[in-house]
Parts: sequence; structure tokens; C-alpha cells
Amino acid sequence: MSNQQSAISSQPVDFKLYLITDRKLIAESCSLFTAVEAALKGGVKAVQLREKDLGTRELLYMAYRMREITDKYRAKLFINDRVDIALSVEADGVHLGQDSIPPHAVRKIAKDKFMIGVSAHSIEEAMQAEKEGADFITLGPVYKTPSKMKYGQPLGVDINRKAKAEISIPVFAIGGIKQDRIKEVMDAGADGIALISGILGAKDIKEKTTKFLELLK
Ligand code: 3NM
Repeated sequence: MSNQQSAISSQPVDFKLYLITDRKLIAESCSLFTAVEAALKGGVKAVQLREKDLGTRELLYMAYRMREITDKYRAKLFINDRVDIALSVEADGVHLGQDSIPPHAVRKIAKDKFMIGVSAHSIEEAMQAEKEGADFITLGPVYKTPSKMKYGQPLGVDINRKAKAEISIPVFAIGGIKQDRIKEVMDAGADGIALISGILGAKDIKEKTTKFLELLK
């Protein structure tokens, strides 16, 4: 074990579908909580609260409510970037970006079983995150997705084959994942999928979530 890695054991990654929030995508008639609850009713077991433009307190209150509804459905809750908020609301973990506090530093302050996800945009970043103690990785964007144009060209589905060969922790394909792409990414070796619009952009969020889960079986 490298000295950057942790001795603290976290939980197994027991989900294949990882729903990420973006309240701006939700129709005005429906709140983010209603939308996430519909996905929970559809069976999703891991949700990442990712509302990057919110101030600390607003995000904290939102995180408390997300904790309540994810608890109700026995689903895991992750908070994007904000370890302080994740710890405060007793989330299951944090999801770190490349500019966030690194995983090995989170391990020093995290409780036992606290999980760490990391966003990687190349195999090198994914390997580094694994070395530093991440529990799982989202790797992308695999396909073109408007929200992530800043990362340039999509990595393409073959990135999952390379990841399978190099990385031992679970790797979730992210970026432009829709229902008709699940087979392709899973066949390429992804351990699961992470997505926003594929579910939150659906007319019937509950039904869409169930469909995704069926296809991931
Ligand atoms: N991270 P959708 S792509 C939040 O490549 C996020 O790290 C990405 O949204 C990455 O499922 C992305 O609607 C957006 O394409 C995912």
C-alpha cells in the first residue's frame, strides 16, 4: 500500500447506476427532490448531489433533504466536491473533481466507511485517483455531452477497455450515456454508468430509471 493510501476501509461499491443531479434540467412544475424521489422509486441506489452554483448554506439544506429521501429508499448519497457538507449531513461519501481536495487528504478526516468517488478524464487521472485511495471513478466524457464541452473531444467507448486493463476499482462511464448506449459501454468493460440527462431529462423519471436498471442487469 502506498503511503498515500488509506487504511480506513470503506463500503463496497454495490450499485451500477449512479444518478447525478442538475436542478436546472428539471421542469419548473417539478422540484429536484420530487425528481430524485421518482428515480428512487424507480430503484436507483446511488445519487450524487451536484449543484455547483449553490452557496454553502443553500447546498447544505439541500443536502439534508437529499439525505432524508435517500435514506427513505436505502440509497447512497454522495456530495460533489464538498467534503465538509458530505460529513455534516452524514452522506455515504463525496465525489471529487480534479481540483478538489485529493482522496488521500479526505481519508485523513473521513469516518470509517466513507466512500470517495473521483471524476477522471483520462486513464492517467483514473490511475492516480486509484493510487490515492478512491473507491470508484467516473471516467468521461465517453460521448458528446453539452454540459462537458470544456473537456474537449469525447474519449470514446474504447476508453472503458483501457480502464478495465489498468484499473482495479469500479469505473463508471459518464457523459452522454443514454438508454441505447448501455450495452455498448458495458460490453466495453464499464462497471456501471453515471448520468444526468438520461434520467432527469425523461418525461417519466421513475419508469426510465427502472428501464436503465433492467438493462444494467
Ligand atoms: N461529468 P449527461 S460528463 C457531470 O466527463 C459530468 O467527468 C462528466 O451529463 C465527466 O449524463 C458529465 O447528461 C455530464 O451527459 C453528464
